[in-house]
Amino acid sequence: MAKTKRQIIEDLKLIDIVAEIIDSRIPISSQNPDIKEIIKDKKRLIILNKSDLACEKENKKWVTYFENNNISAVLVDSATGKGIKDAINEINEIYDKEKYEEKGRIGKSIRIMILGIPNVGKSSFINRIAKKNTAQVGNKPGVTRQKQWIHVSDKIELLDTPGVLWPKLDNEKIALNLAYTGTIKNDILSITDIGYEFLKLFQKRYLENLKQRYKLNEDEINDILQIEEQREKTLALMALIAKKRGAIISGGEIDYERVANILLEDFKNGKLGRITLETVGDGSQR
Ligand SMILES: Nc1nc2c(ncn2[C@@H]2O[C@H](COP(=O)(O)OP(=O)(O)OP(=O)(O)O)[C@@H](O)[C@H]2O)c(=O)[nH]1
Ligand SMILES: [Mg+2]
Repeated sequence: MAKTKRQIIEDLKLIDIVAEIIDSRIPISSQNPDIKEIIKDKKRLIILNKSDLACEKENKKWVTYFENNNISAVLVDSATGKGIKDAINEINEIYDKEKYEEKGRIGKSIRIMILGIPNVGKSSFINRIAKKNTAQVGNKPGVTRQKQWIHVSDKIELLDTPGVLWPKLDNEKIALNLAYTGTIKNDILSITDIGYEFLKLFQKRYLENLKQRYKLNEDEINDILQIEEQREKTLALMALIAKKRGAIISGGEIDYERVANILLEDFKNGKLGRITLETVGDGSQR
């Protein structure tokens, strides 16, 4: 990772704006903790990617949150290309401000670099933003080290390789969030435990989604909601979902591993609805 970081810092010399791609479902956990130190005073644009999988109301709140912290942010869905135009507009906007401050940059294109932790959609974003102008890839003369630049518009060029940074894994809550979204494999906890932790968190805010997805009826769910002890309650809910889905081992025992897999797969594929796991003001922002 130290080598990658050095490479990024070296590449940054050529860059005007850093676009940091994050996952809209977990906007804090999917940031790189060292980003500020790495990019220093470079202009930064936050791309809240996978916005199609996150709750619309929360998406808007996160944009406001970043803007209140003087960081431009746009909602993007790189799977369909929604929001790509907004990202381009925002890049022009950031640059225009800069242009007046800095002489000699007028007429030159804006150079962008994509940064982000694994699996947030860096490549998808690059493909989307580049496709607009039939991705002209070529060597740019006058750059010491040969770099591939992708022509985005008359004004914007993109470094073809994204900088892959590492998330903050020493915090258990963050590591779990990244395991739920499938960003990292969690080697410490079993799938069953990850599924359990997910359900514990999920049922607090998205009980309706569970009811809908697994066709849980009111009587069944009300009995479970009466249970005071958190662990017991979550396990009862897990067992109920297992029954609905036939995650039963011969002999009638609950197959907890299988139900954990069902829950996590359904979440990853958006089958549980549009979900935001980290909300503004829930204490995830340090
Ligand atoms: N629904 C949805 N899926 C997305 C979006 N962006 C990317 N994906 C999916 O997320 C997964 C990871 O996307 P990539 O573009 O490969 O992510 P990356 O950041 O380049 O990943 P690495 O190169 O492994 O670090 C793929 O399955 C994509 O199809 C999005 O905006 N919405
Ligand atoms: Mg990639």
